[in-house]
Amino acid sequence: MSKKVMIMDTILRDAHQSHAATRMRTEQMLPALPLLDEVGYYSLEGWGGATFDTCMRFLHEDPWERLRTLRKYLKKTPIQMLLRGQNLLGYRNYADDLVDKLVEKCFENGIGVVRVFDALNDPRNLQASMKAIKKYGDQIKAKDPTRGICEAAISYTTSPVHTLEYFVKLAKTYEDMGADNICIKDMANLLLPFDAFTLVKALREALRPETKIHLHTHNTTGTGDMVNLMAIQAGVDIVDTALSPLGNGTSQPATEPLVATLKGTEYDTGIDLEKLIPIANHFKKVAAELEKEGSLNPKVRQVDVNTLIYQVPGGMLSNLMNQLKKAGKEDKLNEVLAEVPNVRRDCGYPPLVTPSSQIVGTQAVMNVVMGERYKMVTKETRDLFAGKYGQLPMPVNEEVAEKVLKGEKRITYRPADDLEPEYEKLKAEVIEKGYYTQEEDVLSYASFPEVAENFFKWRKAKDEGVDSDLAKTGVYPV
Ligand SMILES: [Mn+2]
Repeated sequence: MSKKVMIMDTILRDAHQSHAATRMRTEQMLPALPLLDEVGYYSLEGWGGATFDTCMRFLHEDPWERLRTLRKYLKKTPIQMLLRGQNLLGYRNYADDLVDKLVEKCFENGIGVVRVFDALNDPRNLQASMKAIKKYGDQIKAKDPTRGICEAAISYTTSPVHTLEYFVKLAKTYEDMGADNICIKDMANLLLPFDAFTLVKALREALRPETKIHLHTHNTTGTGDMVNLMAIQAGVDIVDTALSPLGNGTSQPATEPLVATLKGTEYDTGIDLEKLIPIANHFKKVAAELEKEGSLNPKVRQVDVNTLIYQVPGGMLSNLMNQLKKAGKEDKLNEVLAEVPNVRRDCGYPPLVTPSSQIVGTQAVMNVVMGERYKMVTKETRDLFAGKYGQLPMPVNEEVAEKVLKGEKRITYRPADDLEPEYEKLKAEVIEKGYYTQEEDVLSYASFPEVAENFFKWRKAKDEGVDSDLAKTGVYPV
């Protein structure tokens, strides 16, 4: 059996999200698209919540138009996107009818593979989106087996409950829910190489042979290449890398070194290194442009070992330091770092990813700064204890829960069950405001209401002949 490894390149999404605040413009992608399409990647990641937001907020681009453009030039290679389960591309829970509509439009506009995840790993938060992905994806897959793919992702984290058994059980649950691929999503680069080997091996043994295992890590702490290589030896099917000009550091490990490493081995990617050279040359220029305009700080390319030492993701650590600085208590960092695992245990060990990393971090700072635990709590902490983000991996500390909730009702059902259908209502709003040009506008508006409205205003001004450069300079605040 061939152990050929496949690669998803993140150059069009996570690479510039990690290195350059998601600021790569469609016109900077265009010249490379026909070349990227010839490489032979499993997929090209090109879309997600941050690209969607940034397109409208900063780049004066319709994210849907970007997607259609990508699809026009990527004739062979599936475009992959990232979906935050019931939060879709935004930050709140959406009603199921909106989930269905958004997924339908993603496929219709050119998405081939949807990676869907929930920050807490609560399968109920993936129910509606996976149902929609299957509903629309299966029709596409019947004609083209490389598209219409449902990839369910596990948010990787470390804690006493996040054991091998836990992850295997979760992966099997997602497989039973209809996932074609299972992704290990290590967004904080917490996964260490030997653990990656053990985890992939266990998943490979437990999952059906046709289920693909896809690994997503970063190179923030400098372990990324080793993580990928160990996972490959354990039988992973697909790994994520980014072409070298925007690879490594906070981004994915670079593509070219892995292709060269595997060449001629049983894991050979089949990718011709020569084909990557002109593409890398193009993105070198793009990276230089992004650096020049101030979107890319070269520091993101450095190895940051803080996560290895403090066991918290890099972004969370800098948030903690900022909060302490504001409170004038920078000397309390060690106490806060010791409090983080306590808070995490109290609220049932949520993975340390957005949004729970911010909730746990802020609460740990409050507990230390106030000198009494849970004397002050944020609304988000209360909502987490109340089950409003979904089910936590473990039961919460009841004593703490009483203090935090103060009699507030807890929910044990799927959070989105409380929501009334909302698509038609939002559509009527967009029409009434005079911005409606396509069904996709309703989804943009649902995802980022203010940002979308400002974008629509700008678009209208442009379409009606107002000087768009003038519009850009602040006639319409963006
Ligand atoms: Mn990532």
